[in-house]
Amino acid sequence: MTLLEGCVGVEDLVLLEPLEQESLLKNLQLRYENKEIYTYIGNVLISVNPYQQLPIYGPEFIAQYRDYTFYELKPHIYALANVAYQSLRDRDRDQCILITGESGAGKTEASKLVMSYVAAVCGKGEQVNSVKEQLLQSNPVLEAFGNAKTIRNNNSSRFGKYMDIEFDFKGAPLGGVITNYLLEKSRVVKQLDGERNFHIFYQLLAGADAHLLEALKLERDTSRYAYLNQKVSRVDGMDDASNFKSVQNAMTVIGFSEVENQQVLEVTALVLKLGNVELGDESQANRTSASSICDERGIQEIGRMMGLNSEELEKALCSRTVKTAKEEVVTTLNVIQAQYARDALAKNIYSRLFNWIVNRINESIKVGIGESKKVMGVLDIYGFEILEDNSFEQFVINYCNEKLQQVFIEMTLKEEQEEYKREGIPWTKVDYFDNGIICNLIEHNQRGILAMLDEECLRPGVVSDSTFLAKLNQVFSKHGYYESKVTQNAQRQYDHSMGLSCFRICHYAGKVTYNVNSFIDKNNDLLFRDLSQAMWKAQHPLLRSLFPEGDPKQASLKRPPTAGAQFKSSVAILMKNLYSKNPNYIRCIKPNEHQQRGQFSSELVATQTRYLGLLENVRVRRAGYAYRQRYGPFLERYRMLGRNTWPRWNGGDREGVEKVLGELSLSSEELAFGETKIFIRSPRTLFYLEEQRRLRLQQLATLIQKIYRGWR
Ligand code: AD9
Ligand code: MG
Repeated sequence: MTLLEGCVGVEDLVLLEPLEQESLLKNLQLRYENKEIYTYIGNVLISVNPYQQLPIYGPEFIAQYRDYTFYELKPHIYALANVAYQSLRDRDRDQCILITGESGAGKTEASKLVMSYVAAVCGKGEQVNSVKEQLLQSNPVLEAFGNAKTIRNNNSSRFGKYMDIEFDFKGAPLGGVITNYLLEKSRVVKQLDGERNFHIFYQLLAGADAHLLEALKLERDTSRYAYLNQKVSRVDGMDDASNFKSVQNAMTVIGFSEVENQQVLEVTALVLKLGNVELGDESQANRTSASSICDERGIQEIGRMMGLNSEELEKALCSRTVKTAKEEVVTTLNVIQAQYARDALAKNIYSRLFNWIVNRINESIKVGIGESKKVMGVLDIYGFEILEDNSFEQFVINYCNEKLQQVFIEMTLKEEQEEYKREGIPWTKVDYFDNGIICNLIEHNQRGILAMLDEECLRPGVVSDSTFLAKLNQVFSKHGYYESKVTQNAQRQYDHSMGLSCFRICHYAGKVTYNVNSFIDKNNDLLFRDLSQAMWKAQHPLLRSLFPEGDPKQASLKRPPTAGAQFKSSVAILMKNLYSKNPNYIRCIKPNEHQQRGQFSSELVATQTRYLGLLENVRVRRAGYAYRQRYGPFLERYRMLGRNTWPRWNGGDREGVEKVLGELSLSSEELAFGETKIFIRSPRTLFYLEEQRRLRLQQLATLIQKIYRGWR
């Protein structure tokens, strides 16, 4: 099969005529309706979520894609994975696969397809297989603890993930490292209507046998748990009980011991049980009265499971110790404050457990120091978010996307220009929007929004979300990408369309209005010291290890970094990591809001193509050359098309290529001869070469048959 056969629309948007937003959408729609979910922009892959199992995956397809070059078969995620893997193995270039798109667009599925492709082609043997198994089995475990049903996606990842897969010099996998970003821990205690808590809670209740439930002091019925007490407890097509077995199995494969596994479940159960701790009579009109535990038996049970005196636990939940220079003052929390403390504790236990699990997996898959390695990074991270109400979480998520766009600009566009320069090929400059100024607005060390938020969090005196906003308004009153109700925007107009507690950032992907409510609190991310100290006193080894700062000896140590500062530094590490690798892009698109197969909402897709900057991407690609290849391999592939170069050629590679292409009388505009590579402007020319090669192979086969018959 070649690309020319059975082509629906154009398979590479570089070929689109005319090139505009509407034709781009029409092309994606036409292809989608014909179950062609993949389309290229040069080497960038666009993937539109099919919401159905298409018969285009599995060993048979893997076998096809591993034997062909990028443009020879239909666009496919395997083709992209193949290019990345081969370039890593044969050309020694570390790779990264950047998968972006909004919630439900198919990022996680794409990352798993890439991993399974690479696993299928990267070597054999008992040792290698066991590494592969561990790497692949990390997915169900992380999904159980980090994914949840949301309105937009029944299996939504509530954390960002970057995984480095490491290989030896022959291309066999050695292991890897997983980095996780910002788990949405608020979900532990509260979910929107129609959403669920993290899968593991439901899996545990549905899948544990009676004996295990008894040991964890749990009941099977999800409605017994306040943190799960939602109308949805099941998800269509998702079997929580059997998934529980798979997760248990996956943990064993990864190398969790039985004891570790049990302790993970105990801590998970503790979170559920904490949610049921009632702190005062909720029906009381005055919820600001002093808190106390209503269910003594319940708290005793939790205390026993934690290995902690229940009075101590109760004290930690219901009161707060404030240290002054001279004395310690203990105040009793009111019901609302105590509920806040309980929820903060549950969120902290769960998110720290999640981090612990990631670290534990890393320990199992870690590669020994000194083993030579090549690396393929796979990034599956939340896409740009514009919700009705945007808070701190959206702010940092969008900051991350702003940085990824910067990587995209710098690596794709600048690298493209630099390659032309290196190869001595004339290049017409394409103007593109450099979003450095927006990144700076957010991350500048002293004058960035994150720095100001930190400053406000650490400042003594009365600090609130509104003092923070006032500061931003003052500092950025003239910044072209910052707007608020009281600052003048670039057009020198006051903006009355947003609330007083909001500011707006003109991101590369569109304007987003953020409400500053809870920015200070979320950035501070502090747990009352009473709670961390209580947890550290617990005898439960895993629980205790999650709260090292509860050790009184550590109490005088300086404050942990804020959530914003932590996120910023992990994004910086990620960027450094990505810049050191060759990027491969997968742009995922969600075709409709209903998780339905066959439905294509042009409006929804149009918004996403804008966020993803697809049109600009095509323009840049068109301005340059769509395909390039070193002279040697190119000649090897196509020399059968030249009279002078077939069957033998004794000259240099470049001359050989010049001879072959000269005989085919291609337009000179289509070709450029660089220092080490041949550049071809449009994929159409490449398809033509491929087609000619196919015909030539047929001719040769017929000829050989004739000769053979003649001999007989
Ligand atoms: V989120 O940001 O984590 O909320 P993702 O990761 O972008 O989101 P995900 O990969 O989870 O989306 O895909 C959502 C659902 O779409 C999956 O659960 C599948 O049911 C469906 N999907 C996605 N890609 C494919 C595919 N290539 N083939 C079949 C798919 N179904
Ligand atoms: Mg996901």
